[in-house]
Amino acid sequence: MGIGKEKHGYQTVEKTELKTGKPSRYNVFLLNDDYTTMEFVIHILERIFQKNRIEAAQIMLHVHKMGIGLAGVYTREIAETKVEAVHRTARVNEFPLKCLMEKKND
Ligand code: TYC
Repeated sequence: MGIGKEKHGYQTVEKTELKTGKPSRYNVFLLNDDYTTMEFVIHILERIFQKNRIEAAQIMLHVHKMGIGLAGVYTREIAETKVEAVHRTARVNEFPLKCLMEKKND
């Protein structure tokens, strides 16, 4: 941290050091509901989470049976973008599909 010029009685403090260490990783989960079609969830897993059709169908069935399932693990900004992409695509297609992210214990 560098201490800046005094101005109006306050000190400005700038962060100038580069980040060190590994970025935190986030689990991105899909949630079950009664209305989204199985085919649409598979499509989301293929297009947004880069799963092949077999993996996508397995994850979808897990969510369908258990209520929640892991779609992928990403750094914060990428996880946020995936969650938004799921919600935007679901809304456009009038499905209530929900997705959430949770910081992993690092
Ligand atoms: N339960 C849905 C159905 O029976 C399928 C489904 C699976 C929905 C996974 C959402 O994240 C989900 N049509």
